[in-house]
Amino acid sequence: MNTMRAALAPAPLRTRRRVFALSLLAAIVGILALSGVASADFWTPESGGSPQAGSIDTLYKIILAVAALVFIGVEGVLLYSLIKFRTKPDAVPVQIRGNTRLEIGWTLGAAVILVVLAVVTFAMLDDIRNPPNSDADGFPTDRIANVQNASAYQPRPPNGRALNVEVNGQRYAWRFTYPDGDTNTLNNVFSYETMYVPTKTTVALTIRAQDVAHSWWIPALGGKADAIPGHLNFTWFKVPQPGVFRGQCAELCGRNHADMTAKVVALEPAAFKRWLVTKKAEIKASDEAAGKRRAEESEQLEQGESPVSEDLPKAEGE
Ligand SMILES: [Cu+2]
Repeated sequence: MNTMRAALAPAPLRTRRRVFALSLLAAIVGILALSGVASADFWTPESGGSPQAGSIDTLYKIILAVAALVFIGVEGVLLYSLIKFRTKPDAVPVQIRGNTRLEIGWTLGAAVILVVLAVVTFAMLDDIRNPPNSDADGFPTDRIANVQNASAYQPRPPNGRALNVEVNGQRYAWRFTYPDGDTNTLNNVFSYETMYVPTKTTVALTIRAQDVAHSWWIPALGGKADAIPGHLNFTWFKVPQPGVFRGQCAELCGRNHADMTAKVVALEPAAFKRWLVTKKAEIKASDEAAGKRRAEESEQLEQGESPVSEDLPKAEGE
């Protein structure tokens, strides 16, 4: 009977304090171990590619810090109360009903925090939504209004000039088209998977999808922009230094969704110009070759020959 009572009795105060101290130590070590991961953009958005990605990251960190302070405050008071006012033998707790000052205090406190966060968010939103001008030594660009398929809803830099690139989401690749000065949309430079852009230049993206909903997302270059069939969406970025930025379709779009990656390669304006000129020449040459072949084929047809039969593999037994 005596041993049973001893076993049921609360553990000595010293042991409980030791357990508490050890748990606290483990928590601190855990937080310190994870903080290295946190600094590597594990907990916060990626940034460093385009200015608005930096603004999104800063805004996220401000809100995270405020939330962490509120969390530590609330959990601290909770833990303090759990320990200080825990059950004691023969003690009758004080019966409390309401505390007007405290209740007004935490209501006002929460309201003030929300107002401050709203003001900070709206102050930073302008830099996130609206693109800046290209640098003076950036790639020379047209006014967006004069570009093929220009949209009145597209956010523009103050001087209205940007390199317009059309992003077309299709299962399971991205196609990038670079509208040019003429009205023929069939001779435009295009590429798949990798978008080449000039540095120091504002790049305005017109985003569309041709089959199902996709989502354009290169984390270091800013937020996501949905690619929706029958709808135009817009985003932008401006990369200061040459570099490679990777992303991923962020909308489950089918069984090969995971393969729908995207890459942006930022080149110095002169190197970008070389890429554009080379690509344009390649597209022109293959267009001309295709045109020539079509002409030859129709000529052969007119003469009663089958233009393709020689190229086709013969069926078995023929
Ligand atoms: Cu997709």
